[in-house]
Amino acid sequence: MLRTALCVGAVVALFCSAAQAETVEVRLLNRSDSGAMVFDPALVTIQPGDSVRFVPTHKSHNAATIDGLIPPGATPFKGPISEEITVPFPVPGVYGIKCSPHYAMGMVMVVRVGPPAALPDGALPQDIPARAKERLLPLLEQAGR
Ligand SMILES: [Cu+2]
Repeated sequence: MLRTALCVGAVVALFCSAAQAETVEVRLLNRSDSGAMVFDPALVTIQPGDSVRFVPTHKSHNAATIDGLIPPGATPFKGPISEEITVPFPVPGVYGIKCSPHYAMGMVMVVRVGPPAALPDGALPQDIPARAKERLLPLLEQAGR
C-alpha cells in the first residue's frame, strides 16, 4: 500500500517537472516608467528549457542576441521587426538581447538562464554602443549574483 503511494508520488513528480518548462513574457515598448525604448522587464531569470516570448507591444521593435554576449554553444537569433517571437533557451548562461533598430538608443536586456553567471569571456564586446552599455552593465551585474 505504502509502496503504491510512493510510486504514484514519483510519477506525479516526474510529470510535473516535465510540465514545468515556463514561458516568460517580455514587452517591447517605446516608453515605460523606466525610460524610452525598453524591454520590460529588462532582466529575466529562467531555467534551462524555459522560453521567453518577446511581444512588440509598440511597433518597430524586435529582439536579437548581441554578438559576443551569449554563452558558448548557444544559438544566436534575430526576430523580425514588429513580430512576436517565442525563443527557447536550452543553454545555461547569460544572454545580452538587443532591439536591432534601437540598439544605439540603449534598447537592451539580459536573460539569465540557470544559476548566476558571469559574462561568457569576462568582458563586454568592444562594439557595444555607449547607451546600450550603460543599461547592460547593471543588468549583467545583477545577473552575476
Ligand atoms: Cu526597439
